[in-house]
Amino acid sequence: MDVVTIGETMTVFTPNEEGPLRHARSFSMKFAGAESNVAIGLSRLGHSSRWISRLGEDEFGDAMQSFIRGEGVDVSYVTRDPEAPTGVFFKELRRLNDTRVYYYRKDSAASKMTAELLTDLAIQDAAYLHITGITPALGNSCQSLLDKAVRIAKENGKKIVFDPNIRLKIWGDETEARHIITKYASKSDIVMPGVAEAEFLFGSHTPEEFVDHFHELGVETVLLKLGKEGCLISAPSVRKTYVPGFFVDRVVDPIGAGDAFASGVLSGMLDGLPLAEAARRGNAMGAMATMVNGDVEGLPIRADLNLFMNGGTE
Ligand code: CKP
Ligand code: MG
Repeated sequence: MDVVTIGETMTVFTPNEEGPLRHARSFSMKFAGAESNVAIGLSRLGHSSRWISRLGEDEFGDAMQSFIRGEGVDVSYVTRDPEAPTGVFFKELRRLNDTRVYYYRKDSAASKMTAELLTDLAIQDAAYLHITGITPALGNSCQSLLDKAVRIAKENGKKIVFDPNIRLKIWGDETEARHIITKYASKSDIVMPGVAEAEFLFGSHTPEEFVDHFHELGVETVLLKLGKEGCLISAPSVRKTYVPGFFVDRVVDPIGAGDAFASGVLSGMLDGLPLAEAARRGNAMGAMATMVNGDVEGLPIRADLNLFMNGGTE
């Protein structure tokens, strides 16, 4: 197994037209969750990935499990909750570059994940453990689960990849969010924050200073996401380097771009590319994800990724 990831995925309803949600009348139904987005991105590029989660014993849970399994992701450690439902959220495509989300995920099945549900076996055979700051925001039992996952990964010499994915809509308290996100960052080998997230954690600084702040926490490899500008990378063997982004004509849906970036970077690392090349692949994946409606619908297969990265069209 190349990468194992743990987190909540929800059914997402996106209005078929742009504008305020209150006027929306028809929706398309898709599935989205940061961690399964990464697992799917990797699988499309030919890597093996496992997604661990908990779903309701409901129609959405059935559909989601089939969809993610159909993408070639290992779902054999996904459990079902007979009482709590699969979470739901709505996307609102307000204007260009202003997409909002409204969650209906409180007390969802995934928020009821517990450490007891996780066995060493689920992580032991993987090269990387990918986690995000969304899971600890779901509650204490999810935090214990994540703590156990981190412990198993460390005991077995796995690399931990952390995306802060700070969701203040679900954190009860900003200070707590800052404290817990910092804790997971400090336990990780690779961290992929956005600039706004770094600013939330450390206050206002330059990109170079943000990267240093993460190194001070003990993080070996930092990839600071700069949106359409690309990213700033830094690791012991690589001094701080800006890796430019790819041009996108029209951003259709920016949500999921960070996860696409993570899957591109991980894919590059699994292929043994130098960090700057892996980051370039991440930038390309992030750009491609924004060009299509949906979190995972724009994630390419390898042939399309190569075509995009070489500036080609069909
Ligand atoms: O940071 P990203 O835009 O790449 O993440 C988007 C995902 O898991 C989205 O799919 C949503 O389900 C979530 O983040 C979330 O819980 O906010
Ligand atoms: Mg993100």
